Amino acid sequence: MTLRPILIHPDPRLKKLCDPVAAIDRDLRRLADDMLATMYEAPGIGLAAPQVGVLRRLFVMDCIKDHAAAPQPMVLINPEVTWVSEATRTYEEGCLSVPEQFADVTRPAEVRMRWTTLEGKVVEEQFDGLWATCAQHEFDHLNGKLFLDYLGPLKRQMITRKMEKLKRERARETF
Ligand code: K1U
Ligand code: ZN
Repeated sequence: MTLRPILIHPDPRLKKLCDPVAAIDRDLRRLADDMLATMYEAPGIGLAAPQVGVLRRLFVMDCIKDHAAAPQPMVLINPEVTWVSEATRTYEEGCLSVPEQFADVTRPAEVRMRWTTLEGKVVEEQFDGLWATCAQHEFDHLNGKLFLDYLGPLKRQMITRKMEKLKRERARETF
């Protein structure tokens, strides 16, 4: 298991439409393991493949925040949204590719997704609460969309400038 570096916005790879996963093989299982380890270490509740520079349609999530509770890691391969609720939910979202920035985003409160598991089984499940918010945030990543795209242009630009500064500082620190 390897911790993979998480791309920071702005990065052209975070704006790309990802390609479907063609085969569930050893490399894909290793990628999913690495993504879960990277997500837990960050820490985060979700992580999509493009955030580690892999432009394929899969994401991982575990929205159990209680450290005393058993973890519930999920790997969703080639996810599709099959239904969304009319009711909405607003949540202050963050993103591991936009560190330390948070903003309210309104999305459907419930969502149904169909995906392939690591075992190659096609399953469908309905998510609510934080699971629904996180699944939609991660699904957006696979279509090159960030939570910043739901904000007004001024707020988006302000956060983007902060991230450009952060990246310059981090690049300087590595020399
Ligand atoms: O996709 C990502 O960048 C991960 C992101 C997922 C997410 C957070 C909030 C709403 C929707 C989707 C994160 O995990 S940010 C970190 C975070 O929310 C968190 C970190 C530690 C404990 C609990 C939450
Ligand atoms: Zn994100």
